[in-house]
Amino acid sequence: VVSSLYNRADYAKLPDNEGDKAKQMGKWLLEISWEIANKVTGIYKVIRSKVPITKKEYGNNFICIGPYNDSFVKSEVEICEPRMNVVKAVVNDMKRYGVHVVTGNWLIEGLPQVVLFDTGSAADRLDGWRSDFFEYARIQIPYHDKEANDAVIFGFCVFWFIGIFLKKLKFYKRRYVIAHFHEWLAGVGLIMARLRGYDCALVFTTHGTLLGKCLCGSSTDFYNRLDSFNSDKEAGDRQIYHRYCIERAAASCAHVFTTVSGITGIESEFLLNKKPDLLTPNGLIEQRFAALHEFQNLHAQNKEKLHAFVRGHFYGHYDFDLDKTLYCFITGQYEFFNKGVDMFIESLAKLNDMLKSLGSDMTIIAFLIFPTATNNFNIESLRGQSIAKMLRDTVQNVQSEIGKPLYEVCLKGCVPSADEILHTEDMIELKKCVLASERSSLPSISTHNVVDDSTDPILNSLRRYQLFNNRSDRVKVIFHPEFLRSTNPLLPLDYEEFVRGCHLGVFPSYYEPWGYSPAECTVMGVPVITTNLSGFGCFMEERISDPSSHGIYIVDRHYKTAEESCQQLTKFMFDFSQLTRRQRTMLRNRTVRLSELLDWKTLGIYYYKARQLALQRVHPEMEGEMKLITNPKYNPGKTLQSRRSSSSSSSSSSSTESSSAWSDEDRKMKLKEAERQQEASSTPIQLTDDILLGPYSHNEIISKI
Ligand code: G6P
Ligand code: 1S3
Repeated sequence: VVSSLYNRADYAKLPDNEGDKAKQMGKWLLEISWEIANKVTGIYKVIRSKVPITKKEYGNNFICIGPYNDSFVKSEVEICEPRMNVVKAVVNDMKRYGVHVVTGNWLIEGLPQVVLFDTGSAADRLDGWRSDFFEYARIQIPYHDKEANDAVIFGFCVFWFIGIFLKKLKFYKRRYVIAHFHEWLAGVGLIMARLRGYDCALVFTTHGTLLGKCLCGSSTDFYNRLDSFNSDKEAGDRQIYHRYCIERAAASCAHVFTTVSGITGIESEFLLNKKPDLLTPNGLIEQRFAALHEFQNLHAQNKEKLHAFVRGHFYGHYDFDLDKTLYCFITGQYEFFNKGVDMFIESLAKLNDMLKSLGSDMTIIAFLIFPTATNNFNIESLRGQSIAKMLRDTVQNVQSEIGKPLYEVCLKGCVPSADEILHTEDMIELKKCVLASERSSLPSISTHNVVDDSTDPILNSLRRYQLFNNRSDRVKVIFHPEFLRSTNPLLPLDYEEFVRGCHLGVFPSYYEPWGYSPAECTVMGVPVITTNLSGFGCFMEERISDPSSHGIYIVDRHYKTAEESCQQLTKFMFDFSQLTRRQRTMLRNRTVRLSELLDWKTLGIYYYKARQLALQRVHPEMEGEMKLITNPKYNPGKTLQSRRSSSSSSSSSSSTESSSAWSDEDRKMKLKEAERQQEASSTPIQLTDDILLGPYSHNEIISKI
């Protein structure tokens, strides 16, 4: 079913003591991003979910570096001293110069160490750093761009940190430091480290180019015009020239440049003038349940919670059968065109027409979850939930009151009439509830009062296509302009529970470097619609022979016209609505089976290779050694220990870090031994072009674009 185009075996087999080996070899990994313990976009998810496998490889020599964001730190970080002495020394040095640096453990799976810079505390250095940056990189950062100025402060803090860190490590005979930077906001540190010739392997990963996002949001036919854009001019026209320069310089200064998908690789080649050395697709942590059907039970349980919300929201108009109701949803950053919300709404309107004309008894409820400014929940939505609750409570009271007498009468061999058990007071209460649930307005298309109601693109599009939740509509819509929380009074579910309760995720993105939402649906066993312009869609198309039979429907937004793509999306949704319950259940089983493909245990190898390649480029002498790391027969830790025990001069220092202090002689002998073992090994890993380009053949993708 799944074509084996990828090579994951070696990475999946990494032993648990790999972190000890990293320490013995003096290997360090600094992962630098604006989204360390600071959620802004999907990059947070990438780094967070990748931690367990990275930690396995680097142990305590893995440090996450990010900005200090008070609200996230309060809930996500346990503040404490750094575990490694060298990190503590660097942080103390910086603190002496007045920089507020917070260190601790990020409270996520893998418990990585974090070093967080409070950019505000170094703001007085901004002028100096801006001119240093101009002097070295010739990139001028304007005063008015706060985000870019933050990027400079953060970048210089990181650059400073790495500088002292490398100096402190000088006392160790072996040191191999890799600094992996994500996205342009972290780019300044990388650029400075390279321009100042730091002895550090630099990796840069872009999760989508600044210009690509802007151009897609404002122009059509982006992919067919890629080779005709004048990037400098386009960036200048959009007043992002300085940001674009940081991004472009980071990509070219890095020893290894990577991006998340083939399609973004092509975009980078044209817009950043740099072809990625490798593709590093995003993974997830696969959830394994004791029993395979457990995820199906979770679907049923969470669907009940959605039913409860729907009963309240559609009060007075609740004349459809929940057993014949399907829930679909779209979510993401609020980028109306890039995320394909325009096409989704148009297709919903078409689907509504189709179902109505066929006299279908199915109801599709579409949730659109995109955060935007609101003045809180609207009264009608709150009222609906309270009416439903009132009715539920009244019915429960009546039930408990009539239950006992009914039982007693039946025990005596009589079957009472309704009048005998239902008292007039109960009838009055019930009638009052029913009267209260009458309404003259239609069920709201939004749960909140949107601040820019008259210009909001989703609301306007729903109005244009007359999706107003009329009784006759078979497609009902609910715009929820806020991300979900379990403390939400209307829809008290967290995101995962919500996704599990739904039947179908719909993500017809036009610009989507990867797309975590469809990937998350897949691992939860929820079928999805995606496109061949999203990294995820292309990835699935390449790896699975028949994606739709596994619940992955891929809309062609590349070669078809917008109208044709919209028709295709409508057809996918229509066909899905015609499946029987049994077919839907079976489809979910097939979807969830794809989880392994998206697990970091499978995809982590590409990050591994990126780091390995960067190290080789900076330390060509390491090549033999690096290859042997993947050879299970080779165990540098064991070699080191046996040499140590036989050497009377070896240090017995108790410092955790000092174990990496190898002499030159140690090093030569080890390299020799490594070469010998490599010759003896039958299957050394070769970094061929094929592997370096990761899961895709670059030529193949080029020819597609
Ligand atoms: C899961 C549950 C079943 C339930 C079904 C509903 O498979 O294990 O008990 O009947 O979901 O599926 P549906 O697609 O109708 O929500
Ligand atoms: C980006 O976040 P976005 O929603 O701006 O990075 C994500 C993580 O790599 C990626 O999944 C997404 O497609 C990008 O667009």
